[in-house]
Amino acid sequence: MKSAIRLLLIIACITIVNPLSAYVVEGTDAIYLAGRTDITVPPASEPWFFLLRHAGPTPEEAMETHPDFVPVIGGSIIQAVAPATGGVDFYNGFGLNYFPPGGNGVDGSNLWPLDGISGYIGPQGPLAGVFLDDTIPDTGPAPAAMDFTPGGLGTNFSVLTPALGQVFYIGDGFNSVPEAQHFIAPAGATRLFLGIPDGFGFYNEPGAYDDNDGFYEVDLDVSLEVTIDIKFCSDPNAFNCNKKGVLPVTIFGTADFFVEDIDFSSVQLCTEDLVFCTGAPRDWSFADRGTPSDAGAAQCALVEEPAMSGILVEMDYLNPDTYLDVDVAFEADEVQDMLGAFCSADKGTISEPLVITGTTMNGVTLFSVPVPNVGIDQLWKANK
Ligand SMILES: [Ca+2]
Ligand SMILES: [Ca+2]
Ligand SMILES: [Ca+2]
Ligand SMILES: [Ca+2]
Repeated sequence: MKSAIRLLLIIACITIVNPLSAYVVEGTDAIYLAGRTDITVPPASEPWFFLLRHAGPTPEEAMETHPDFVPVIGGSIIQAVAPATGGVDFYNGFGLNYFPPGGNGVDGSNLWPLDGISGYIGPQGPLAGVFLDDTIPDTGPAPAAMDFTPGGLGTNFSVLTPALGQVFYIGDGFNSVPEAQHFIAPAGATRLFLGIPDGFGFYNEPGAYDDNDGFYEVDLDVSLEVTIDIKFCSDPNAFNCNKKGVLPVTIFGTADFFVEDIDFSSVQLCTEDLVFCTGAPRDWSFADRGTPSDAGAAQCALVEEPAMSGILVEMDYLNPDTYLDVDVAFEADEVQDMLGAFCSADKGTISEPLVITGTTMNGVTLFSVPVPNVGIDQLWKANK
């Protein structure tokens, strides 16, 4: 029976795949229109000086388009699932000279900033990104341009940490290893816009989008590491394999990560290898119970209770930081099934580290990293 349950749990776990999203970036998706809901693009037949246009009609008569965004959380890791594909022709005529997502050459583009969005220095016409918060980037000064030429950062980095408003090179999203490059969202970021840096000769004022045809396409995964504490304010995390009830796990919120945004139907407690998992939590409750560094604490705050002649009473919080945390309650019998051999081992046995998986409502994958620590992510067997 137990093995049948574990088989069912394996099947349940196979269904936790990271939500992948394919994004199409048109040649007209101007990175300098990222978040610019205040800007209306005029008809292609009219001149425009916000983003420079050709003096006369182009064969394409393409109108500049506002780029799409990917929802992100400050501190989240964005990476391509596979190398970006497609091609964009930046010149008069359709499909005559497609550049790949990596753009053209190792340098040759140096664009000026526009309002709150930075300049760009690097290969010509690559797939590019810019992180923004929820505000319109309509005021400067913009942050400094990042330099993706060989004399600067180049394009072969492993990890990139742009600031809000800084245009950055994505290219095909892979370095020469080849490994998926990690783009880390800065604090405060809520959106990653994907677009194209263009200009006449790829220099100076942004523009010249009105002859761009073609598109790039990329699958992106966005993931955020979260801090957890099984049985907040308990160390060790005693667990009785014979008891019904629930096992509470606290997930800490931060200035960037709002625990109310979690899709609780997607949350599971799993073995470190993600092979065995519980189902979704039975229930959850929000409270500012502490701060991430409180994970592993043995007890909560002790407060004198005057009505009880100054006796110290343990509270249900430790160091509140104004950011809501959430306690998710997993069914104890599902935890027992997940743990397998642990529940037939001796009292005092320590389990392997357990991890949380899940997603937010807008598709950011959440994960915790094994510590391991019997006050944080391991269980201590309390029964014989
Ligand atoms: Ca062009
Ligand atoms: Ca063209
Ligand atoms: Ca604990
Ligand atoms: Ca908190």
